[in-house]
Amino acid sequence: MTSWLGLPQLASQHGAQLDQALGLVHVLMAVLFVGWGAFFAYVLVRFRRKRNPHADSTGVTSHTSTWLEIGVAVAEAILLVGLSMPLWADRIEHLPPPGESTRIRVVAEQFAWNVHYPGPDGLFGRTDPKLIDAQANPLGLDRGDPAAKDDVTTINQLHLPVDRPVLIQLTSKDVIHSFALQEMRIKQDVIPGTTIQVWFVPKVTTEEMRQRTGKADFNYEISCAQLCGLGHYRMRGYVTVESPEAFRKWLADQVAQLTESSEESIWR
Ligand SMILES: [Cu+2]
Repeated sequence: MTSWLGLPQLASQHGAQLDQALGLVHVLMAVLFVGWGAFFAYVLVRFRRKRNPHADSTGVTSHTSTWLEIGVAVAEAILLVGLSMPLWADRIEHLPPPGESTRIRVVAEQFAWNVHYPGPDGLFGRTDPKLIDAQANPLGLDRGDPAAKDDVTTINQLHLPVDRPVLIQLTSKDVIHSFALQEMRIKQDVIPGTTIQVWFVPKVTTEEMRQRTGKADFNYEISCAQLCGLGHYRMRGYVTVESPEAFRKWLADQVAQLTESSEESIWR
């Protein structure tokens, strides 16, 4: 229904509702644009100087325009109170239970997305700004913390299982960024010093989307939607939406790599 808007492909559960609201707002704005334009043209002709040589201090006595304005205000109120506000309330008041979600922390920085998975134990390990090393440990994760031992971190790579709610905690190390997943209809400013949660349910795997779009190299992208500095243009990440089995395998492989590298460090 909203294909005429030229939106990106849709891949999340809540997205259709959002697109519908966006479509309705566009329709109302188009009606207003044409309506007020026509009204302006009418007024130019109706009150032209030739027909009204002298200014009339009484003005218009008909109340048609008042009723028109009330009608427009009511339509806008319906869109706002009846559609947009419930939609937004549903987003922020009914977060999925953490136990039934894929939980991830994403820490933005100039100019990358640092991704932090809690690992098999489901607990995010302690982080400390003092431990931050731009190359080796951009999240400042304390591997000495038992909860951190199995934590998986990536840079610009987000893996998500399909059909399961994803709960992401967003924060930033430096300036304001904006976490945008176009196909998931997710866009959230990322503010330093604050953690903001976003959630969505991915419904289409990367593979399915490749078939749907006919593009064999299609990838979901994380883009930064706030101009955040000179390297803003390259602040791009990739999202792989996959089957639960493929996701579990990917996570297990990452955890296995962790133990390998810690064994290596013993021998060093
Ligand atoms: Cu940015």
